[in-house]
Amino acid sequence: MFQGVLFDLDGVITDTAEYHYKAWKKLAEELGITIDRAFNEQLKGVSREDSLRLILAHGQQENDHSENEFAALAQRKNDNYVEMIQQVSPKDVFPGILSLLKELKGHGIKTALASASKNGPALLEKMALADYFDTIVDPSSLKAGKPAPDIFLAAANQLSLPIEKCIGIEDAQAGIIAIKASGALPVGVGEAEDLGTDIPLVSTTAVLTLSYLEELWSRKNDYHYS
Ligand code: B16
Ligand code: MG
Repeated sequence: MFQGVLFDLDGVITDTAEYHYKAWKKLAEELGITIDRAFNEQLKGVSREDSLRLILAHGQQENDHSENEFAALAQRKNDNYVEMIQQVSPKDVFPGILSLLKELKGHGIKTALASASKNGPALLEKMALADYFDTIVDPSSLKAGKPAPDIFLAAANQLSLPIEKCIGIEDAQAGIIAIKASGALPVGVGEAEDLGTDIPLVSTTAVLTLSYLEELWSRKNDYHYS
């Protein structure tokens, strides 16, 4: 049986992925760069700085901003994002997540937050979920962000569990690549066209119960991915 579940936050625990998109779109527009939802798939799970690099490259502006301007742009996006998430509350937790966290706790299965977001701890507090997590990885402590496996390896390490005994839950392409590379069993929240057909996928978190995860775990050798 698995002994730990490593959760992404934005797009898995709540819909903050939408706020990230709106905040990036606003900043991009101010710079005269157009981004759409398809482009946004590349930004999901990617750090603030790497997201800004991708947006500037998309608008052929990668060499147009000094280091200070770059930092100010990242800050402007975050200020806007932080304003948007002020209203986040327990009612914004995605369906099934609170009951899954309760079931995991009740069965002694460890939980970790493996979010690239520096706003993760504040969001857990706002949603009254902090007590359900045994550990939170500090994304600024990592050498490489998603799609590198570091954040999931650090999460298992902080739980003192072998990564092979963990399930990782993600909504982002970069996050799924990171889980695959880490050795945990990936579960994708989203569509096959974004996340691939080679891993277990759910289209809603409502189906994520303990018994559903146990069932996936029992079939984990049926999935072949690289
Ligand atoms: P912040 P996750 C990621 O969170 C988001 O998906 C991504 O869009 C965002 O840029 C990143 O966090 C950094 O967030 O600017 O708040 O530090 O999906 O890994 O939970
Ligand atoms: Mg995410």
